[in-house]
Amino acid sequence: MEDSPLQVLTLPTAPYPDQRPGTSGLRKKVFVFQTKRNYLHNFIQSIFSSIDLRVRQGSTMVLGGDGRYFNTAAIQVIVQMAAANGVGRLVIGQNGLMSTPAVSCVIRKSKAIGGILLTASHNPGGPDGDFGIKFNIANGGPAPEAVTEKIFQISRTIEEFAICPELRVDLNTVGKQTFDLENKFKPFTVEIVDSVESYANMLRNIFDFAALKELLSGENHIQIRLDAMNGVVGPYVKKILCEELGSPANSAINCVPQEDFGGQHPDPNLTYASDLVESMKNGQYDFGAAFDGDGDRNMILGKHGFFVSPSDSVAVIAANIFCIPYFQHMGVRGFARSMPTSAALDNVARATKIQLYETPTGWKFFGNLMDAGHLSLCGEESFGTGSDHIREKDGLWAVLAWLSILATNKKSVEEVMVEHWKTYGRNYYTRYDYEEVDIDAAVEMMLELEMIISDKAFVGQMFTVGERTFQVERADNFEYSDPVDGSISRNQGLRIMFKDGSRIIFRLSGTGSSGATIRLYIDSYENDVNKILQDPQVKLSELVTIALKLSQLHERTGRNSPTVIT
Ligand code: G16
Repeated sequence: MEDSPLQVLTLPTAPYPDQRPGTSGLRKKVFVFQTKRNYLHNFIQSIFSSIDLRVRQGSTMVLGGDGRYFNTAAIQVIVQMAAANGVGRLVIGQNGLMSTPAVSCVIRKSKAIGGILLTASHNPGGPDGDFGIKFNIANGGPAPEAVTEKIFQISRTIEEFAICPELRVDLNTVGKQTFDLENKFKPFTVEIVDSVESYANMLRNIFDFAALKELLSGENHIQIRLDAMNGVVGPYVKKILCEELGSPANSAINCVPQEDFGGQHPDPNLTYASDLVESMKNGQYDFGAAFDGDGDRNMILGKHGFFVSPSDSVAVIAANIFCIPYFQHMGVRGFARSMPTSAALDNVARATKIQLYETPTGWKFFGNLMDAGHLSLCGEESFGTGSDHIREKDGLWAVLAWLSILATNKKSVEEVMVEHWKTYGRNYYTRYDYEEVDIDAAVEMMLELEMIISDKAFVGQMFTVGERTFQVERADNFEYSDPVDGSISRNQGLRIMFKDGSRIIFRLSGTGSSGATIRLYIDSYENDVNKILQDPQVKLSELVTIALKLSQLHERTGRNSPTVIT
């Protein structure tokens, strides 16, 4: 304990107008946090001020980040501000590192009132990259819109913040540190924890580790390749997959977290994880997976780089859910997907008579359903898959879910997938991303398109491309009414739904840090078993043509092709 109590100061500041959290927290370029005076302090104070003092006083909170550039500097400031704002105990990942799913797990285990996550997820890091801050609530999940809106409103008028500027915490040593503060009766405690162990322990209670060990290191073991993309999940992969389940050390690559993710874009998709895709092609590995910077996203590949789309991935897990012991014990209460995610999960829900929920994009919308006992398994097209074991999507959990399916069925990834399509039909799916587009052009395009599709005459209209004709059945701007608390979220994406079940969806992303990102999603169902093995880009080309023509996307943005196609 320090000899003389540490000073608690209240310092003046001036508000910024641009601290509204997006789909998943506040994401900005690093230089914004570094060079704009008190930019970090303002947002952190807004988070603390949004929590009722009676709840905050003496409470426990969790703090961790994905290790990106500015992580450690930000943590020191947040610790100083947590102490000054009356938080009693902070649980922090060793070296300031904690994957997003691990933060969710630790919040729940330590009965914290919430946690602060320092991550911009899959966005690039380093001095020229992005930094991000997210607030999670007591259930371990991202704060719902009502809370993020409150934080934003506070940030718009903030005039001062509280801080203990002399407080320094040692982030490297696991254990407890206590600090005496001026005018506070109780010492402020910091607990540095090895979050890998807590998280691994949780997974041990969900999966059959003996069966997974047999699959990965038994007599007829399969070969896997996991790419942690230099993100925070590396140590978790090493500990769980290699040390504990016996996969060879060289089966996990890029496992040392780096401040700039090795100069890579830590986004597990076919474009940014192309190294993994390449290394899978020669058939040496039976199973491959990649994760994002903070370890909540996943991409699943089979032998020769066979790609499992995230929308299919959650549907396959749903159809094989009892391969996972957790669900054998807990039962299955419901499934959910975000609106732009393909309807593959709906087909399983229908067949198994399990309730399906369609929510807006953003993991935060699943939390209420889980807390109310309505939801067990959910997924998003943006490479997110998870369950009610925590309140975040969970990349490593998804990998163990798939390995459990392979262990039970004794089939390859491709065989599992093709069999699934034969049983349930296939939802062909693609997403086009146009990144860093001019914001005004993007907003204008969305407004114009909304006008077109809101016209009464739009319903019933026919679109013919080549030999195919699609007739509009319904079109709207997606709106969600939360069945648990009745809150309404509007403007969640423009949907054009056709009579044959196909959908065209346009949305502006809420996770970028500069310009606008337009996302175009196409979903089309095929149940003829002779037509389930086609190339999605060929299969969906007519719908893409219709979408581009209707929106005039290329003309309006000056782009002639997407940045990323998934
Ligand atoms: C976040 C959210 C996800 C969402 C994704 C994409 O993921 O947690 O729920 O699907 O962003 O959002 P958008 O389409 O608005 O960019 P992450 O992994 O970035 O935290």
